[in-house]
Amino acid sequence: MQINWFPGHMAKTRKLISENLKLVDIVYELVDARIPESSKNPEIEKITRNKPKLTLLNKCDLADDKATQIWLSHYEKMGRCALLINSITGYNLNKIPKITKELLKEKIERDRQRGIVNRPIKIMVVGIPNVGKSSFINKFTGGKSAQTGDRPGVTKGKQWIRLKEGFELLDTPGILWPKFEDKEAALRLAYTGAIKDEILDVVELSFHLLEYLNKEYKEELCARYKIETTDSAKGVEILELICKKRGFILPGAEIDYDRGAKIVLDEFRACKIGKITLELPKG
Ligand SMILES: Nc1nc2c(ncn2[C@@H]2O[C@H](COP(=O)(O)OP(=O)(O)OP(=O)(O)O)[C@@H](O)[C@H]2O)c(=O)[nH]1
Ligand SMILES: [Mg+2]
Repeated sequence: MQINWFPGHMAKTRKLISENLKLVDIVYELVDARIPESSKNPEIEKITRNKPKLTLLNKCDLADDKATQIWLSHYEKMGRCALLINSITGYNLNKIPKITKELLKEKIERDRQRGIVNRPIKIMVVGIPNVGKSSFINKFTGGKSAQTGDRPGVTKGKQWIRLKEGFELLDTPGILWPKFEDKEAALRLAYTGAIKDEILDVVELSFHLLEYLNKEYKEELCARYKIETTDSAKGVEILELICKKRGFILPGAEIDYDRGAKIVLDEFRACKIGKITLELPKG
């Protein structure tokens, strides 16, 4: 799904989400475990303000387990509640109800004192495009999702999906705009396929990715493409080695960088190079 986040559209989305937020008790914020920071909406804190929030690090199957542990400690240090999940297999989704009740403990207690018991806990899912919102809702609700087609923000005609243990989930997730201003974040989003309109051409994108991989995941990179690189190798040099190894040569002995770049990005996205995280907490 393609969304062009022109300013008017962003303002509308912001408003819709704020309206929906009034109806819910808690927000599940989905981020990509490979880029927990870059896949956050830049205004998420402002938008969700005082709402209890659970950060779900989705696609944990694609991320580097060691880096993921660093992220989890980071969230813990910041006093944030975060959980690793895989929305395809359903990994860890069973832990969500208990964590949700824990986060809403005080509210539930306050309600109890006022004689309100078993009031449903209302939940809304938000996240940038392609982060896995639909997959999550589908798996979490056991396929009870009312596939109405996603719209940014969430609009009229809202539907609630009733779940076990007194939970109700808004069936349409709030689609938030990604970070565009931050160049590095935009690159990482593009590597993962979250930005479909390439902000750079594929070849240039692959250069940046290859330099990162050569720095942080050299072993995996070299093993995958059966190449040997120097620490200071430039993206273009690495891509050239890959193209030669794979025989991506055009008539006239010219290197087919386009084909090589496409393969590298495809294989990265398909996790064929390895479980890779693209950023660590800052500071
Ligand atoms: N490996 C892996 N892939 C996932 C996971 N969750 C979702 N995906 C894949 O990620 C892609 C995007 O998932 P969607 O559920 O469509 O994401 P979305 O956030 O609803 O995307 P939009 O509707 O475009 O905003 C799909 O190809 C999913 O199969 C996960 O936990 N692991
Ligand atoms: Mg979707």
